[in-house]
Amino acid sequence: MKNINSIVNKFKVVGDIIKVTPYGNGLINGTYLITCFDGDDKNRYILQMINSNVFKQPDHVMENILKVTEFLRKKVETSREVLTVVHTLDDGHYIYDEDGHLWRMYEFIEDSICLDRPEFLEDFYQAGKAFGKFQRYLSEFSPECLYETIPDFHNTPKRYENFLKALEEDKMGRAKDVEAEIEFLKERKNFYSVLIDKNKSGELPLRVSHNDTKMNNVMLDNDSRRALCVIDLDTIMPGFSVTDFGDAIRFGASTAAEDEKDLSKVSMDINLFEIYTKGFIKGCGGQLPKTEIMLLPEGAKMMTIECGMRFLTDYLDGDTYFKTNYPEHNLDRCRTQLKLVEDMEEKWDKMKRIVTRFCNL
Ligand code: ADP
Ligand code: GN1
Ligand code: MG
Repeated sequence: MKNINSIVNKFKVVGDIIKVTPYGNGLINGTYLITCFDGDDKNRYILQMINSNVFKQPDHVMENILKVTEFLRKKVETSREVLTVVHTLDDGHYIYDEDGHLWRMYEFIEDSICLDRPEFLEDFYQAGKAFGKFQRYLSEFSPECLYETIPDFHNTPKRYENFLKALEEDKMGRAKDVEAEIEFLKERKNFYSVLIDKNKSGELPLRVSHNDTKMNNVMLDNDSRRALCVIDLDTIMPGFSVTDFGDAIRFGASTAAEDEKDLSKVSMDINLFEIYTKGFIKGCGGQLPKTEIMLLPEGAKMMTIECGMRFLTDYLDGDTYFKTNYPEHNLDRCRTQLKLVEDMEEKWDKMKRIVTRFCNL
């Protein structure tokens, strides 16, 4: 851990480093929990290295984060409700190591919990409310002020093109083993442009969106279990409200882990869908236009099928994007996503009825 210590020492931490631990379950960046001791108190920090294979201009990621956190700081009531970037010794906001990787540090949000999946319906309600509130606060922030740090991040038709390209190249010779999954994605090709078309017709405005609304990107207060802070702002970019909603459903309303091998365990829990919808709309201040509310189910299905497509593309490409622990990891992840899509299709009428009900509140 010597190397990490030398990085930590370039930031204004309080006290001496007493512990460095790899942290979190993210598939992209490297995260460490740093504990320092100043003689009286322990002070904890989150140190992260931005994956420059994924974020080609990590300094733009930091510029986006700084703009947004400074904006949010004026809206919230306590400092625990917004991420705080720790300054470097020379008053900057990040450093580059000798290999050219960007490192940044946040103050650790104490007395909080972070869940991969909701333990109670109320946890998911809280997450929905937090991401809805995040949308509401940032409705006054112009999306044009942010860099698009991963171009076409949730441009599903473009993701489909990339998938077809990976399939054609078939670098690893894996295509022959995934014919059912390929067919599944091809059969639904007319769906992929639905949200972009709604944007073009003026029914789905471009907003500031978080773009990675997993349940584990919301910290809940340890005591009250209420949502405290939305974290993981790397992908904050111009985007749609309904894809932020959808990514949360994809991950948090699933009855199983993203890489569950036993597909009989995987489905979308309609009660979780309902409670998140309620929380999200409430968090948005009850002001999400009806046109957007009616597209929430499309957002959920789009994010789920897109994610399945991304996992399969990476599998075909030889696992260069997402961290994997074994050769079929991306394929297992793809399969859970496609199973969820199937389940959403079966529950489509129920999903539409739920969102219609919330339109009429
Ligand atoms: P990734 O992009 O890898 O998902 P995150 O920024 O979400 O990275 O961090 C990974 C985990 O670290 C989170 O799920 C959360 O548990 C924890 N974490 C991140 N930032 C903080 C923070 N400021 N305070 C407390 N925990 C944090
Ligand atoms: C990645 O970093 P993490 O694990 O929060 C990915 C998301 C995917 C997710 C799938 C920058 O998020 O888009 O939905 O994995 N982030 C990026 O688990 O590609
Ligand atoms: Mg995260």
